[in-house]
Amino acid sequence: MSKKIDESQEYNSSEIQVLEGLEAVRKRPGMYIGTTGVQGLHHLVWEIVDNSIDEALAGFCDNIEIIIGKENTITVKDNGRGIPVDIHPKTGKSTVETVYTVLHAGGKFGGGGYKVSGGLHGVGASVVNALSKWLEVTVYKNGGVYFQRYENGGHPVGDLKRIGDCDQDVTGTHVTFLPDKDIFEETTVFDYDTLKLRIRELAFLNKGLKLTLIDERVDDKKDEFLYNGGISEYVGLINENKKPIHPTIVDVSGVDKDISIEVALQYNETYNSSIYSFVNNIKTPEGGTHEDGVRLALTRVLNKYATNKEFLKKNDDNLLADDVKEGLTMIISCKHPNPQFEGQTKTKLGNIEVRAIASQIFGEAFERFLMENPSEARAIVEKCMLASRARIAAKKAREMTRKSDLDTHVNFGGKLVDCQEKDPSVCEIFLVEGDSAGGSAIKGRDSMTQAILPLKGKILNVEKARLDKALSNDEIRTIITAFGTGIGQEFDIEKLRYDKIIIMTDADVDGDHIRVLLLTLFYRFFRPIVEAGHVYAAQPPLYCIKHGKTIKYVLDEDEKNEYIAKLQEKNTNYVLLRMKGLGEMDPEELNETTMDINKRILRRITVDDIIEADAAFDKLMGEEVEPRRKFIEDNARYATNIDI
Ligand code: 1YM
Repeated sequence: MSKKIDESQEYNSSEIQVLEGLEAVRKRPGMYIGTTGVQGLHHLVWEIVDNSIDEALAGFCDNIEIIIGKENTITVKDNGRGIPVDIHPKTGKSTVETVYTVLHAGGKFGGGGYKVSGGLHGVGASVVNALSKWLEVTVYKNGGVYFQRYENGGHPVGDLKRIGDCDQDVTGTHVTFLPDKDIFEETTVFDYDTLKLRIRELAFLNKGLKLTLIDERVDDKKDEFLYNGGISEYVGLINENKKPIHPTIVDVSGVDKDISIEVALQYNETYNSSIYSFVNNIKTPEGGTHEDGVRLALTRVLNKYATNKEFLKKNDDNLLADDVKEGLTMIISCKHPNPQFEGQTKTKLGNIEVRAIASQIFGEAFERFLMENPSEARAIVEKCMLASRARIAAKKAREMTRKSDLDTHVNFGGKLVDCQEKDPSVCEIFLVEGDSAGGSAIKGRDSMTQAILPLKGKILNVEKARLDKALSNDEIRTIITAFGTGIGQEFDIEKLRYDKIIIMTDADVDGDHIRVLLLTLFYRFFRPIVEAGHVYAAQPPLYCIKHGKTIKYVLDEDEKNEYIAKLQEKNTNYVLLRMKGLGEMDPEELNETTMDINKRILRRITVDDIIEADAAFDKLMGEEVEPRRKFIEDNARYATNIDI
C-alpha cells in the first residue's frame, strides 16, 4: 500500500516536470485564466496590458494603446523601456523569449516596484502565448527594433532578431496575439465595451497615463482616456448626476514603507454610498485592511471634529461607521509591493500593516481638510449627524411599525382616521392643525379616499436641532407609520400609502410654524416624497364674499380687492367677511372651502419651498439669538396677521 503511494508520487512529480511549461497551461487553461469563456478571453488582454501598466507604475511609460484588429487579434503597445533583449543568464535565451515562454517568468524577473498589477495569478505573458494561435513581440530599445514570433501555443519561430534600427530615444514594447479557437471554443470575439470600461478604470487609477482603445473592426471607433486628476476625477464622474453637498473633492495621498495610499471622496445628497477600493489596480470588492484603515479614520476624524467644534453635544451619540458613509462617494487605491489576497474570491487585502498606514495617511490629511475648509466640514458633519438621527429614528419607526397593523388600516394609536380605499393612487392624507379642526375634517371628509391625522400644535413645536427628539414624539411617529415608507436607509417610496399628503394649517404664525416643522421633517426624512410632488399645502380661504346667492372664497387680500372691484363696477351688493380659523369652521364649511376635490385649492410643495422655509426657520428657531432678532426686525413690517 505504502509502496503504491510512493510509486504514484514519483510518477506525479516526473509528470509535473514534463508538464511544466506552456503545455500545462493549454491542458488546464482554467487554472491560469479562470475560464475559457468570454471572461477568460478578455483576461488575456489584461495579462499583457498589466505588463505595460507595471512599466508605467515604475515610471517609464505614459502611453498605452490597445487595438482590436480586424480578425479579433489584440495589439498592445507601450512606450516603456522595452522588454530586455539580452541573453538571460538562467535560460540561455533572450529575456523576451524567457518572459514569453517560461511560466511564472514575469514575476521572477520583476525588478521590484508594484508588480502584480492585475492578473489571476500574476503568471502573465507566457500564459497568453500558450493560449494563442500566434503571438508577435516587437521591442524598440537601444536604437534597435527586435522581433520574435511564436505559433501554436508559444512555440518560437526562430530566435529574437534585430530587424531594424530606430532612434535611440524611441523605446517600447508592442505585442500582437490571436487567441486560439481550440482553447476558446465559446467565442474569440472581443467586446469593445468590456475592454473600454476596464481601460477607463485603469486610466482613473493611474493618473497621467494615457490609454487609447481602438477598434479596427469598425471605422472610427476609438476612445482615449487620460486623467491627470486620477481617482478624484473618478469620484467626480460618479457624482456627476448627483448633487454634491460640498464643492471640493477631497483628494489625499501618501506613501509609507513602500505602501502607497490614495483616497478621493465627496459626499452627495443621496443616502447611498459608492465606495470602491483597489489594490495594485485590482478591484477589492471584499475590502480588506486598506479599506478598513480609511473607514476607521473617516469615522474617527469626523467624530473628533464634530465634538471639538461642538456639533456633537455632550449627550449625543457618537457617529457610527454607517452614519459617515451615507451619501459618500469614495475611491481608495492602494499600491503594495507584496499584496496578500484573502477572502472568498481572493479580492480582500490581508496585509495587516496596511490598516494603520492607510488610517494614518488618510486620517491626518482628512483632518487637515476639515480644519481648512470649515463650511465644507460643516456640510459633511451635518449630513452625518442627520444620518445618525435617521438611523436612531428608523429603529424607533421599525419598532413602532411592527406594533401596528398597517394592512387593516386601523386607527393608529387612536389618532389617524384612515380612509377605506387601499389603492394609494387615489388616497390622500390631511395633516390637520389642532383637534377641533381635526374633528371637523373627520366629519367633512370623503371617508373613502381621505384620511385625517389631527396634530397637536404645541407638541410639534420643537426646535429643529432636536428633530431626533421629535421622533420620539407620538404624532411624528404616527406620520411615519401612516406614510408606510419607512425612513433613512429603509426608505422605499413604492410603499407610500397616499398619493397626496396635504398639510392643513391656519394662515397664521402658529400655522406657519407647524407647516415649516412638517416640511423640515419631510425634507430630512422623506425627501423623495417631496421631490416626486406628493406634498401639498391646503389653502384655506382668508375671506368669503357673499352676493345674492353666490358665495365666493378668496385666498388673500389681493384676490379679495380684485373681486370686490368687479362687484362694485356692476353695482352689486356684497358682504365683507373674514374667514374663521380652521378650528372654527363646521364640517360643511371645511369641506367646501378646503377639502372638496372640486373646489379646494392646493399648493404643491417643492424642494425649493422647503429650502427657503428651512433657512427662515433656522433663523427663527435655531440657537443663535442674533440672526433671530435680525430676522424678526427685518420682517416685522411685512407681518400683517401676527396673532401672538
Ligand atoms: C505590451 C506589453 O510587456 N512592456 C514591458 C515589459 C517589461 C519591461 C518594460 C521592463 C521591465 C524591467 C526592465 C524590469 C518587462 N520586463 C520583464 C523582465 N508590454 C510590456 N516594458 N526593463 C523593461 O521590470 O526591471 C518582464 S516584463 F523580466 F524582463 F524584466
